[in-house]
Amino acid sequence: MTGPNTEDSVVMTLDEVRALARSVLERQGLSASNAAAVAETMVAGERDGCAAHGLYRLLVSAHTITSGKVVLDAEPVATDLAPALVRVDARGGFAQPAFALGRPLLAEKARRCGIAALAINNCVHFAALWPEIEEVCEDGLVGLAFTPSHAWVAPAGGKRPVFGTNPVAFGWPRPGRDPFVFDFATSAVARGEIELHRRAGRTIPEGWGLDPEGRPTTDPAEALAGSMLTFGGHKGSALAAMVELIAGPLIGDMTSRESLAADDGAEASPLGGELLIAIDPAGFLGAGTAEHLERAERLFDEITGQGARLPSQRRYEARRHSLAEGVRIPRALLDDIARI
Ligand code: NDP
Ligand code: PYC
Repeated sequence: MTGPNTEDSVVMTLDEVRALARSVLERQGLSASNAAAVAETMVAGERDGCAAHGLYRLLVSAHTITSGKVVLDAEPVATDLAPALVRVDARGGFAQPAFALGRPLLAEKARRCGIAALAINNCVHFAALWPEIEEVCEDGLVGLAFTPSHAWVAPAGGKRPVFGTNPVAFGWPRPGRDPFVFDFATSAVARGEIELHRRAGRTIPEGWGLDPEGRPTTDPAEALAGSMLTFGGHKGSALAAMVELIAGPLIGDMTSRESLAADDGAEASPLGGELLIAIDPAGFLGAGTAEHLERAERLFDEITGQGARLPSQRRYEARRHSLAEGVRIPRALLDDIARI
């Protein structure tokens, strides 16, 4: 049960969350269509219990807007590069409208060629990748997504930031069920999570960050000022490098270091590109698609059958609860939003 309002928190419906997000973004000068697309990812974050990418992002996007780092009325433009390649230039706007333009083109190419890629260039990216990957899965496709961010993360064995928090997301469509989706930063946690710890006055676990002198720290402010760490040591570090390469130079866009340099101290959201890859199971499987997707279900059964959970299971459960009962938002966050 979400329960009643308390001294520290307020219960809101998702429509109220949506209306708040849109009105704040529009008051900041974002065009109505851009505000609607951006607000939807914040609604999805709150709905699915991902607070770091929910209404909290209004503070982050408001800062990006007042810093002049995003084009408020950007109209993305798509270019058909090859039978299986499409590019969408976000023209300096937020990534969400660019993905909305590119999604049907990506799906159409993936169905035609079996596999296709969408490069989003010249965008401002502050969002989680799973909302986009879920949409790729809704189109019946397997999806992968990658984006660099700002250079906040030290490589394994190093002490200075080189990588962004560089998320990797994967989705597998499951006919009649929620898709199998995972989406995580290649840093030990997303930066937003450390920011939420700082706001709440909580320490962070060891292994999340180094202070500016390169010493392990549990102080979120020190980790934010110093470097974040990759997950899984050298493994996360190599994946972070891969994301830099395939969603940076490979698509002609910025690395996390270049994004931070372009930010020039504004502390706005990352600038640059995103790469999405979509694969149509029918490309390899043809008439056997349903049979082989059913075999994949056995794999999921073997995971859940021993008490382990699937990634995104927590989100889907939070979603069902939020749709029925609304979401609980901290008053401190609403106060900060009201001050924007
Ligand atoms: P988390 O560590 O919170 O979660 C990562 C994934 O692992 C989720 O799919 C989660 O599913 C799953 N998971 C967590 N615990 C378990 C478990 N016990 N068993 C099975 N699966 C589990 O993610 P991060 O903090 O690394 O990243 C959070 C978000 O931040 C991501 O959505 C990412 O896209 C975003 N981000 C965006 C960036 C950008 O530049 N745009 C940069 C960095 C991050 P579930 O949700 O169900 O718990
Ligand atoms: O939480 O690391 C993060 C992040 C960066 C950009 C968007 N989210």
